[in-house]
Amino acid sequence: MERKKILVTGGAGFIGGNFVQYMVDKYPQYDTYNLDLLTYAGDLTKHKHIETRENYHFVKADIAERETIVALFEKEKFDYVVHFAAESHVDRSITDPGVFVQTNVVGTQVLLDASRTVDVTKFVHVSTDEVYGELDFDPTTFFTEDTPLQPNSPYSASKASSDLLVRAYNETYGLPVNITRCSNNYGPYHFPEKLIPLTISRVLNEQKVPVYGDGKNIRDWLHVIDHCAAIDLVLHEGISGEVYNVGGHNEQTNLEVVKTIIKTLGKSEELIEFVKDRLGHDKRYAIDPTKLEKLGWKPTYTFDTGIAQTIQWYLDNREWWEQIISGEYQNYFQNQYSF
Ligand code: NAD
Ligand code: TDX
Repeated sequence: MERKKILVTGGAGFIGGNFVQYMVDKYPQYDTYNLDLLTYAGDLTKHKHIETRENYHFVKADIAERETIVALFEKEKFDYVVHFAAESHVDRSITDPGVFVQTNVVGTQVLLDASRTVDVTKFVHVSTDEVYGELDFDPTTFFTEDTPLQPNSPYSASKASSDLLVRAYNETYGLPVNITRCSNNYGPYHFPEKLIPLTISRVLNEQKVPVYGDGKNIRDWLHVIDHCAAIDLVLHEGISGEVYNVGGHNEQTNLEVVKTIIKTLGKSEELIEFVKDRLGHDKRYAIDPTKLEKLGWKPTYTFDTGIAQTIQWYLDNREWWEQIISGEYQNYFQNQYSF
């Protein structure tokens, strides 16, 4: 079988990390390169069990550092790029938007330029449903690939900007690209600033769980492994230039999510603390995944089976998240929530 080189950016983070492990296991004939700056959100301990594999490689670099990135592409001549690296947390983008533009917009443009120089076979840009803005609470409405881009947060605006650059490099230079726009992910190695791992870790420590506003905002949840399988399919089968939405029809209010976790862990709902709402808080996200389903994808987890697996993973891997929440995270949490 032909050997291929695949560059995964952001492979020390949550989704990129799961994707690196998925690729290293599934494709021994590929050399998988994990390129990551190791920001607060990146950690390599999750890859201990694969770091000695011959088909796994790690490069520490900033995607926005042009010279380093171009030199790396010239040396390795990657066949595929799957681009996850980003600043990913909406709340952080509200307090400090600048780094979101630098990493998500400038970093993506540098990667696109480098990809052109070596004529990559495919560049997959991992984006988000948040670029479409928000839906109201009418359950018959969904985001399709044709929904106009109306991002509301600095995070989603930076992702929408990078989506447009990816589109332009396809139209202008003929770079073979796909854009995937996935709903909210959850699962192993989710950084505990995000709702689900934050709730699990705090409930396990009998600490208050902050719920923004009235808790009625809706997110459409997908297990990270189902997202990885979707990206694998789009990488190999996606038609160049196309956008694919990824989602499994699992809409939940935030309050439902928090209550499910509390119930599964046998704790009291008195741990719920309603706090000041997020600025510009999007009401509802919901994906229509028909186009991806026609390509041959379907999710393996329901929300019930996925959340049970995830809670069990956090119980079995306390060391991983306890080490994170005992560090710099403490300052972040206090500044964000003041309790
Ligand atoms: P994450 O924050 O867990 O991981 C991001 C990774 O990128 C980290 O390892 C970090 O070190 C790395 N990184 C940050 N800046 C970098 C830079 N300048 N150079 C190199 N590496 C850098 O994020 P995630 O939740 O895994 O999201 C991954 C991608 O998927 C993002 O592009 C995000 O927009 C997209 N996405 C996320 C979700 C979700 O629910 N988490 C849903 C849809 C799409
Ligand atoms: O403490 C909290 N309390 C709360 O009520 C936090 C952190 C969140 N929330 C609410 C806000 C959202 O309605 O829970 C919902 C989920 O919040 P996040 O976990 O921050 O995710 P979200 O803002 O929906 O964005 C996520 O999904 C799309 C990812 O972080 C993005 O990277 C991805 O693009």
